[in-house]
Amino acid sequence: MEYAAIRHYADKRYCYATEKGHFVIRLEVKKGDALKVILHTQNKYLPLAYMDTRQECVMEPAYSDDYIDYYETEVDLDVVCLRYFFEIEDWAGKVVYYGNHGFYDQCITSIDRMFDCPQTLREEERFELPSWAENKVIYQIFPSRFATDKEVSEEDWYQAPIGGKADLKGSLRGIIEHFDHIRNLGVDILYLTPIFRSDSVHKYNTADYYEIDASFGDKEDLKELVRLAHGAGMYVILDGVFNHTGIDFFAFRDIMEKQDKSAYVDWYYIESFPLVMEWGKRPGYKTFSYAGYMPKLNLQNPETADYVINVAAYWIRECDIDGWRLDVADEISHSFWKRFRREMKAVKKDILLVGEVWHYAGDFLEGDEWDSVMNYPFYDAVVDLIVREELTPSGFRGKLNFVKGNLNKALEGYLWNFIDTHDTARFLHSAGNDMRKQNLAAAMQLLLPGMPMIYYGDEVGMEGGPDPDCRRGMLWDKKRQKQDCLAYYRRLIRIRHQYPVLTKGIMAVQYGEDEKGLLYMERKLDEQRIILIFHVRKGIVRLPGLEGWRNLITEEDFSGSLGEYEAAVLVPGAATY
Ligand code: ARE
Repeated sequence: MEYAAIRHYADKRYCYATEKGHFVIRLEVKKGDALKVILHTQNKYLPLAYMDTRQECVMEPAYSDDYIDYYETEVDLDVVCLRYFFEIEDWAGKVVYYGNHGFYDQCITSIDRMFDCPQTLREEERFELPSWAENKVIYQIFPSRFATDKEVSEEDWYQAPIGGKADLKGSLRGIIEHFDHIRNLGVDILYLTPIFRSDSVHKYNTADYYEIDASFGDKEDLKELVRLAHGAGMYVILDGVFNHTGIDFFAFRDIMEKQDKSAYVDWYYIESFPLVMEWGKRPGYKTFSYAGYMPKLNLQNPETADYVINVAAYWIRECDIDGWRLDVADEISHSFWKRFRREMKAVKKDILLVGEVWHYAGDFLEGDEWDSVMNYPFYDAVVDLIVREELTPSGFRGKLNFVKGNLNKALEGYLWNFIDTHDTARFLHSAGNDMRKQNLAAAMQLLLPGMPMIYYGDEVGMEGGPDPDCRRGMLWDKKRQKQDCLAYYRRLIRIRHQYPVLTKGIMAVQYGEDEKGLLYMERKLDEQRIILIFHVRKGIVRLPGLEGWRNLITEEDFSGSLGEYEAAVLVPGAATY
């Protein structure tokens, strides 16, 4: 048994309350090392000799990644503080006791060798998430390229490849006029990339946070869009670009004008005066990446933080939006986000706060900062599995399980699972325009727990390489749209909504058969059973023993085999679609 891989901390990553009196306790063990793991618990303040108050509980390997088995158990507790240790048996029958970061051959009998978990504290730290959002489907809109209410020639609208500065006159009214398309797709949430005043097409360099860019419309248009969405049982999320502003933002302009005499010098990270703003020269202030037109805000300055918080609160109050997606969120401090969360939740209790991070982001996801994150580990895994074909099905499972094994359980239904965004090439493009691969990736995205986010146009088979080419004008012309793709997306979203077992069921069976390129999952919820099979490689694969099951994707009885890059969702034959 590899002791170095055995890991548990009595903190909220490994020991947390899901509700009052109900706790999850986790232990990491090297993959395949343990035959049996038992958790021993007792009220910390009782004498050890009170044997009848001790509890033993077998822990299950809840998830495995390539290296680690994550053991979990849920226990009911009613104590002020819990003490506990683990008993781990390996396949050779050797037993070790693990407590307070030490390993012992004999059962632990002294208090200082046990872990401690203060129950009330963990209960106060409980993760509270806006339940309306759980497992819902998001539609991402890049407003300047989605839909317009103005005159734009077909030639301009459908130009490709598209330059970063091409103005297609997209607008909020355009979205309103095309709302039926979104509603008929079956999605639940609209996420709009930035809409505030800015001189770029993408609007990530904000000039005025209190004004909607005139080319997009005005506050009344946004109110109308939110009303329309709410009326249809849908929600609206905006993009909060608070890491940096544009150079036209009033505070930065003031610095440019008054230099070191400006009252706003501390709003940014200015390194030297006079400010250098020459193309090709390093600016004398910190920026987002190397973008001189995006000076980085100093949110450690309370005045700046107040300003940003007032902005974010203003749009919730004014337009009743339902959430903020937070741009470059991992480059802003935890202390700011903790305050941001408290202030936003005070304005609207169930506002959804989602950070943008391209990596694992556990330290922002402990219940007191964001509600969720853009799930780039999911994106990377799908691309590696289907596009690059460098990951095996079990390797893919391992990547998803790493995230699950390290995050609070409650988050699973909230992670934004996407296969592309406005910052990446379209999935279809990366997959060499192979529609079968996109359909397969979409099935993984839309049939697994989480919040699937569809990038506008994927549902009609839009193409496009990396930014800016992935931001072409939406294909509204029905002849240009891939109608079978649209029907496929609609069907998958309908299946997701119709079968809660997909998102709420327990994972009864799950394995990857790498030689066949198969990923198999079986979920159960009360009487409902569902099987998901993803065939991620070339050739045909036979799956005997599934006669009498119905494939919800083809809407036919399951044929017993899957073609190249094909997914199946099976329910027992009697189920009606
Ligand atoms: C522009 C050009 C691009 C060019 C880029 C180079 O359009 O073609 O590659 O400049 O700097 C906005 C616009 C972009 C624009 C950018 C800068 O939408 O079109 O790009 O401003 O002017 C990192 C950050 C992540 C960030 C990405 C872009 O961690 O937060 O870079 N994403 C957000 C938004 C963007 C937005 C901005 C931030 C700025 O979603 O749309 O860009 O407000 C690795 C790293 C990641 C890194 C990623 C991409 O995987 O792990 O951390 O993301 O590469 O660089």
